[in-house]
Amino acid sequence: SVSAESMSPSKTEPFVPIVIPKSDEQKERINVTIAKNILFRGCDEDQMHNVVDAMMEKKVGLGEEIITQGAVGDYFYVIENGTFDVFVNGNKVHTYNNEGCFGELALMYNSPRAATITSTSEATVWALDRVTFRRILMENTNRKRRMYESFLEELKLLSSLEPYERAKIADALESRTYTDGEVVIQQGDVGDQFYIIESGEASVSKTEDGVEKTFPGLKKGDYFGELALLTDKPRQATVKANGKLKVATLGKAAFVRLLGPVVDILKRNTENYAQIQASIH
Ligand code: 1OR
Repeated sequence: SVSAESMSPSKTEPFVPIVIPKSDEQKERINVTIAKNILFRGCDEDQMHNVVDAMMEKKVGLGEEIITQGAVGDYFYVIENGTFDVFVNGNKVHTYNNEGCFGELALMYNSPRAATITSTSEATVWALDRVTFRRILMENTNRKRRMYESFLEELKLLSSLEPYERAKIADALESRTYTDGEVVIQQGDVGDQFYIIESGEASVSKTEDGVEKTFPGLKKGDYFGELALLTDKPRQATVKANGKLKVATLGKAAFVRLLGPVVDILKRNTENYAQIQASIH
């Protein structure tokens, strides 16, 4: 387990902002890269400036070992472009394809590097030093991981995932609340979000040939919105808040990237919809 002290940035750790001079073109590339990355969403303008100033451009050759399992953590990396393989105890466990970030674990928990990361193409990454990472990015990340940790742990859908895979889902989730009767998903719309109910209830209805059918309601821990993301079809039903509703949502890119391991379960579960629909008149 992790001591409270190593989790919070130490009060005595002096913070001298690091400024690595950059061209406007480099700053622009950083901004494009981190705009796609949810870890930076919680930052205000000043924090963003500090992050951009402190980042160091690193060109990576093909086959370079950028992180070695067991080593001490020095930098956090954000991928601008390039592909990487991740190995734990010599087994390949993951790949990064032109997006994402890595190297946060050792910096957050003062632990040895949990995996080895090797480039499988030439690549460009932005490296953020340990002190700036802890000072600016860790608090947000940590708060979110804790907030969603027990909630995600209890979800049957995600029970086959590793704790670290759930942590990455927590990083990507955003909470939204709806008031009674508010539409969350409108039948016929294009879908780009997946939803899990944190609290409250939702009602589901579907209109076909002018006839509206009501489906069984959804409650805490239930999910919806996966169908449009799995099939690229328009939304097949309307979902509304039934009383005050709080959901955690995942965007399409994160859904594809992070829920890959449970796509088979999601697909299998969609077969239930046909049965439910057939049983409603
Ligand atoms: P780090 O500072 O420990 C290695 O340095 C990095 O690899 C680590 O931070 C993560 O950012 C990244 N388990 C642990 N670390 C992983 C994993 C991983 N994938 C990427 N990293 N997986 C669990 C394997 C049992 C793979 C999950 C898909």
